[in-house]
Amino acid sequence: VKDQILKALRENNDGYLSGEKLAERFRCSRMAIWKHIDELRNRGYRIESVHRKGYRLVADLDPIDPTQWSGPVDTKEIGREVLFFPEIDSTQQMAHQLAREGRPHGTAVLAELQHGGKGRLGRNWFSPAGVGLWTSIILRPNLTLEAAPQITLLIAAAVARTLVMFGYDPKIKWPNDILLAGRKVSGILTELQADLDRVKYIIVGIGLNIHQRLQDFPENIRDKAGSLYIINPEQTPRRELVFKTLCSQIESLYHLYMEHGFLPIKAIWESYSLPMGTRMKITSLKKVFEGTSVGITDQGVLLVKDEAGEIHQIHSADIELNA
Ligand code: BT5
Repeated sequence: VKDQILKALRENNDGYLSGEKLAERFRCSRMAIWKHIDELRNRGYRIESVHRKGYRLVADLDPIDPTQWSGPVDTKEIGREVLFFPEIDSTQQMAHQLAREGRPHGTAVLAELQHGGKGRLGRNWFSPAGVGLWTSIILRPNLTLEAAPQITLLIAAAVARTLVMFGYDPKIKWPNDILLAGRKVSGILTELQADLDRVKYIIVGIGLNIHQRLQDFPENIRDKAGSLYIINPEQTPRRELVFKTLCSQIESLYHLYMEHGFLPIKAIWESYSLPMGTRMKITSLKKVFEGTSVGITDQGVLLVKDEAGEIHQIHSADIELNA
């Protein structure tokens, strides 16, 4: 209902919407409306209330719609073209469709709200309106299938660098989680289409939590999810700036990768990764075991030492810390 109230306020432009009308429309009490409005204010929306007139959205403090931004993305390729959707099932799905239609390298799909945000392995990504960055970017690298997982590490490094630019201290948890103070603030989903052993295109989906308070997360992830707001409530950056910075970081790491291969990306990735020796529980298709991280190979494969001292190469797995 909160998101629908926000939508109604937005569509009402500069006018006022009375609490009574809103209550009628959303079939709840005026008190409930007031509570929702209060929560929206806590999220950063400036909503004015005038006696006998009602509520008005003074300014979308942090618009995600690029037509409301101060200017276009300042890159050559990544994010040069942005397709924005107020709501969508998943930006991944849309990006796949656009890629099949031939949209160029760097095209980004951006959404205010995802109804069916996707994580890996059929899991969900919680993506409500107003609080985060939910984007999928089309990449068209000339790569073998084998090298494609390196793109996930490249994107993780770009997200980490973006957060550093805003003064945060991110840690990357292999392969696709970005943590702040031990909480997951960002996840990356890499999907691709291939022709034999060459990549046709890659869709990188990036979810980044920005304005959520702890209580805004569903209970089942409240103890492990985080946002930029939770780290620093006074100076949470605007989504426009975060998106633009992210695009330019991806662009520069992508060029580095294309020109010099994975090694320089690996070095940047390692500078943000959880320290060697971090204890973890590995769940892969083949096995479940506990061990400590040893690092990544020059190909981007994770190395984990088990209790017997044997080193395992991990190509894809779920990793739990504090095992
Ligand atoms: C990921 O999966 O971390 C990849 C997430 C990618 C999301 C982006 S948003 C734009 C694009 N469009 C999409 O539809 N998806 C991409 P995974 O490693 O499987 O982690 C998923 C798990 O993280 C869930 O099972 C929850 O436990 C947790 N989770 C869900 N929503 C979260 C959130 N907003 N913040 C932190 N953790 C979350």
